[in-house]
Amino acid sequence: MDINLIGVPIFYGADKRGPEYAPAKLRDKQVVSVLSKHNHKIYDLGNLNVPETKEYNKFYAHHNLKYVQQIVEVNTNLAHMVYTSLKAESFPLIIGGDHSVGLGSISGVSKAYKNFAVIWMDAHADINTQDTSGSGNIHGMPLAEAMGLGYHDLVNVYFEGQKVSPENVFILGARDLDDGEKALIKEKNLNVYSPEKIREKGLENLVNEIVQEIKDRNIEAVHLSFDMDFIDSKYVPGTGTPVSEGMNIEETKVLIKSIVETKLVKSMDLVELNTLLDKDDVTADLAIDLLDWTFKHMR
Ligand code: NNH
Ligand code: MN
Ligand code: MN
Ligand code: MN
Repeated sequence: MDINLIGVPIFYGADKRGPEYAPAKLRDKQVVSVLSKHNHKIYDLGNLNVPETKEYNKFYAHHNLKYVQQIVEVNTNLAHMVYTSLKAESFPLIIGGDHSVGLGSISGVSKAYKNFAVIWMDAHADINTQDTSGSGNIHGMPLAEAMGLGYHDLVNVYFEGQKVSPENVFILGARDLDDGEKALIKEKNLNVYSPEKIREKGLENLVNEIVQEIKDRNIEAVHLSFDMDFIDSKYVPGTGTPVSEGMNIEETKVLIKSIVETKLVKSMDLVELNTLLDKDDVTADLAIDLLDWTFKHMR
């Protein structure tokens, strides 16, 4: 497989320094040769440009949305990178940065495929809007924006309107939801599976169930968006908003393997590795291990 490695060194969505160093850290850790082991050809396309701005410009566009303009600019360029990669039959592997990049990834996929699904592995649902967010951090909102909900400039990134329909979104691992997010899950009847629910169903059963739904709907592609905080906080010191009661590393690998073995995954994000919070690189090493695992099973 051809893989386009795209780094997005952004922290504006988290408003906390650290995730912007993840692409360089993973390159230091030989991400390119690790992925090449599995008979893939890796094209390291470098990092997207993230415009500089002053902290006092944070709320320039909206009082509860930090760094909107910069995030829109980066995501527009990311969307086009993802779209052109897919058109060239190359797998876009997006290395964040914080999870605000999920919007650009999904937007690019959305231009390439009419009928696709998103599997969002995260302790959070990332479906806040400017009206429900307590933090104003846009990394807590990308999935809402991609579903057409939220601030106009974000909803209309790359092309106007909704990028993915809510019934094609599957959120796995969510265990820290804000009140507005809980309300939206009810209202839209979103597919959200907490770690507890995943274990109750059985890991492989759950994936089979999702895959069945996906196949019934003639879905052509799956975008896998992996937030490092999906994994239980005791294994991931190097992420901005760690949450306990998550899945362990083995469970995470079982899930990833069965998702990837469907052969439907055509693009992926790996986000929220915060190198400044990391301890002895354990989270960076874990990110490498997970990418190694993922692309070993990708054919
Ligand atoms: N729900 C919180 C917010 O919107 C936290 C989001 N943080 C994340 N999301 N890391 O994955 O601010
Ligand atoms: Mn996230
Ligand atoms: Mn998260
Ligand atoms: Mn909040």
